Amino acid sequence: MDTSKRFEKGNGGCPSIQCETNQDVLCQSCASGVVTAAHRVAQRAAEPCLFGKGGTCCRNCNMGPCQIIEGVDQMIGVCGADAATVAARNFARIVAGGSSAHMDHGRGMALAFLATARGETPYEIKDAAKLRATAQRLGIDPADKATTDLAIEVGTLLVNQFGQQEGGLALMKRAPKARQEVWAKLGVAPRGIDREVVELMHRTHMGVDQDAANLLFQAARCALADGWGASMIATELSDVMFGTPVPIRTKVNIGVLKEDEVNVTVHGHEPVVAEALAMAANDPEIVAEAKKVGAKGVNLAGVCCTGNEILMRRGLPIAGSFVQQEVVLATGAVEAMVVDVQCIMQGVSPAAGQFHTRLVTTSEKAKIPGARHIAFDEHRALDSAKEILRQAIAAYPERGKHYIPVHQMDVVAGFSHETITYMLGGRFRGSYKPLNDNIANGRIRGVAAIVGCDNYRVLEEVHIELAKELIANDVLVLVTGCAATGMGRAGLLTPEALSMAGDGLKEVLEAVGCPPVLHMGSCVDNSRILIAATEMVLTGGLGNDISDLPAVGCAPQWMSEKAVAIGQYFVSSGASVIFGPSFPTTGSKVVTDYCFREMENLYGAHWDVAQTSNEFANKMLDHINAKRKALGLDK
Ligand code: CUV
Ligand code: SF4
Repeated sequence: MDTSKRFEKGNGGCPSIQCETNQDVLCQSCASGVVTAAHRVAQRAAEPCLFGKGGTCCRNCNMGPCQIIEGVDQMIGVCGADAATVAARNFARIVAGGSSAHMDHGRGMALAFLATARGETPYEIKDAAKLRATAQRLGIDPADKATTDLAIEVGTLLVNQFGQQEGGLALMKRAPKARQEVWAKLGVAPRGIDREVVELMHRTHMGVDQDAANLLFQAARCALADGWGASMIATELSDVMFGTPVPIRTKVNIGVLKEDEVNVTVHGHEPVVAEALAMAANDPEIVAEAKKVGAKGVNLAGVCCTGNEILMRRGLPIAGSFVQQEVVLATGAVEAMVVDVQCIMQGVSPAAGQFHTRLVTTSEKAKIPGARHIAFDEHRALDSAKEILRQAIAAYPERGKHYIPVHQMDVVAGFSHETITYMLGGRFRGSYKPLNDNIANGRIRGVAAIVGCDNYRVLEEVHIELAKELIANDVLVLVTGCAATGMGRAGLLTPEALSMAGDGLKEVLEAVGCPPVLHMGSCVDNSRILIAATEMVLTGGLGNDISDLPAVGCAPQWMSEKAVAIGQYFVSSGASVIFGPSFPTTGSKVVTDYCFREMENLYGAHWDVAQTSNEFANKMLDHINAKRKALGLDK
């Protein structure tokens, strides 16, 4: 990859990269001196370490590190480990790392939920209907129970799933029967949530599991504990507590920052902090304090998945995706960036340091040199939030030279699985039947999920071109995470984008006013896609299992370990997944073949890799066409 092309304008501050907005901001004089990930990609050697990239570099013990080359006898590990073992171990550890992030997030949500049920936080149970439905799914009879009692029962059961040692996960019983049988047959049904990560870390320790296939079974079990366990718990409880998303119109991109308000960006993942800030930002006391320093109020905007959480539920704007986090600061117009956990580049600290911007860490789990730490305690969530906002208000008079770009775009978000049934349900509101029928009759060819991060190592905006190609071919596109934010910037999350869709898709969606690309939320909300796929199966007409559906997923610019965990739970659930621009096991043909081919025999779904949007689109359309054919939908 020729990274020199990124700096065509040559002033050192002006990378020619993906997003026009980023370039616009970084070319301003106020941004000079701000170093972003784009700069660091260019400053480093052009490619990441080739051994590391292919997954065959091991440093799991102190006889190494060992670089291993498949097929070269003298290039095996000092312990004798071969490339397959090492690639499988490394892949498994990526899954463990990614899953653990969602598990800690899910646990945090479950504990906050339980505290809320007990009346110990300022949050409430906003969606009592969803609480009842969730209780029923968990085998708890909601009849005649008060909301708080029911919430305590549900919260207790779900908190216990994390430390559970035996028995299956409660929410896995939602999956199609055929899928549960696949898991049982392969022995990959998780027994508890945390247990599967610990076992995976143990099995990848030096001298334990040395059978690549066996390691990858445990990786699948761990990933399933993420998708059908931790992530699903996080999504469901966040909905019950903060409201199940419904379609909502708002804006994305850096232009959502405001000239005359105190700009507070909230970056990270767990919605508890962002929700509290949203409550506090409207508090008359805080508004008065903001006015005292000459601002009209507090403007809260999201970055990364926290942004997706508050966009979906509150219609608050998103200032930026992952690749924009430092660029948002480079405007010089942000009074505070409040972060919790995950996807926060350490580079935000020096970037904030160039300005009056207060960088505030809130989680004991994630501190950053140069940031001030204000521990967020959900029991006193409003007070913590106010304390944080006061830092931002104090910074407002110090705002110096700054530049807020004009770029912002309308988006319609809020497509929970419940919303989709309602909107696409036609006269069957609450049913997937019309969607299934439209897939069967070919107006909609299939469903594709484009999820995951954005990444400066990828020059082309793959997400956007790919989505355009898919909708033009009558494929309904579901998006989450930073991919969703990118689609938003490009205008694909509005009903007007239907002009780019094929005739069939257009006809179906125009009638209900849906965009052709449906924003389903944050990364933990990929669990919504599992549920939507399950509902499609249960509705009938498209086979007996998720692996029968004309559906496929991808993460074309993955960066985080979480993306790999998500990919693996999709594959293990029967939905094939294409990653790009690289796949982390390519140093071992044995392991890569296993992921790309053998998994198809086991799970009815497999991994694949692609680079350009064109390559992604072709593979995804081929996949959908093959599934349609197998279902007998196309002659
Ligand atoms: Ni959790 S994991 S960069 S914020 S999507 Fe965004 Fe999403 Fe990847 Fe991180
Ligand atoms: Fe090398 Fe084996 Fe130690 Fe890995 S576990 S570093 S391959 S000796």
